[in-house]
Amino acid sequence: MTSTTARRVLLAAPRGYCAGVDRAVIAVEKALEQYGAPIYVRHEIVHNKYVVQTLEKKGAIFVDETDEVPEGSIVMFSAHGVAPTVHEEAERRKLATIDATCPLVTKVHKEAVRFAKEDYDILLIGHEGHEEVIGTSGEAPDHITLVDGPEDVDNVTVRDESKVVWLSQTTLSVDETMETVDRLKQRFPALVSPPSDDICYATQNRQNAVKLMGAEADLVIVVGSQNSSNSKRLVEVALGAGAKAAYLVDFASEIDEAWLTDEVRTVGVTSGASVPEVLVEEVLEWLAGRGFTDVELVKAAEESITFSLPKELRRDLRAEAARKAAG
Ligand code: 10G
Ligand code: SF4
Repeated sequence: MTSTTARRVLLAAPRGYCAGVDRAVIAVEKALEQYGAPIYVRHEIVHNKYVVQTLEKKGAIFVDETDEVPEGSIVMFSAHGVAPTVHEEAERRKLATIDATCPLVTKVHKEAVRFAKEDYDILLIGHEGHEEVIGTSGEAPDHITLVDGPEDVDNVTVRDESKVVWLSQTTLSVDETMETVDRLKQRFPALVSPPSDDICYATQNRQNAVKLMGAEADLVIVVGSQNSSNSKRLVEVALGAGAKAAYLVDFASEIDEAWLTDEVRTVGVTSGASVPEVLVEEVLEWLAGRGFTDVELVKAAEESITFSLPKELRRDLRAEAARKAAG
């Protein structure tokens, strides 16, 4: 018989909402208050089931494409970013747009535009079909080639080996991306690196926290949705860091009792950048109900970054405040 006091939870910090997600979710809420329901949102505003369901209840309508939005309506673009053709299509259909693209994704879009103008071949490391990759590729489709991980490197062809740059999706595994870059450099020694990290601070910090807890954890529970790239990466990073098992769950109710074998003494808990804290709290309650009441914080970084709301929304909120002030 083992003592229950030996059971503990390692809780990763930072975890959950990043600045870009916080801004995007607040933008939908503020838009609903300012303009009234419905507010159309192209693509899930962030890749989280609970967030999407909650905003739907408040009056957001999520669509795959802008052609599903009635003319004259308001459409918001998700935090993952969109290709310029999506802006053009919205303009053609006379839609009012609010762009909730994270500023750190916009930064990568601008890099793509600049390198394309200088006629570089751009090797974009990212996951095929992911919304962010589709948006970034759309900035310079004739110059960008997708590289989907280290195994994809041998398939890459370029026009001029002396003029090649790599960029990346913001939510990738840092270690796997460096492996991809090393292999690309072997093939293209003149490969140019992006001016600053494309994998964002939030992705890096969440992975670093999981690495700190991974070796000690018998089980890691990552809260996040199946279509959330950064959340999925946390499961892989946990396993890579030595965790004996790691699973992704949307809700505490998805945790399988069978994961908590007698050998499991230390459970790591973290959450992806699109995950509200309430979902982590429910997981901690679930664990506490099974003897895991001792919670230790494993801290990899402090985060204080915030982004202001999308400019179209700020403009209308300011005008509304001025109207109210004028009586
Ligand atoms: O991790 P991905 O890119 O799938 O998105 P997410 O919505 O789960 O998390 C927030 C990250 C973004 C909005 C992409 S920059
Ligand atoms: Fe922005 Fe990074 Fe969050 Fe994506 S994961 S929304 S790039 S802060």
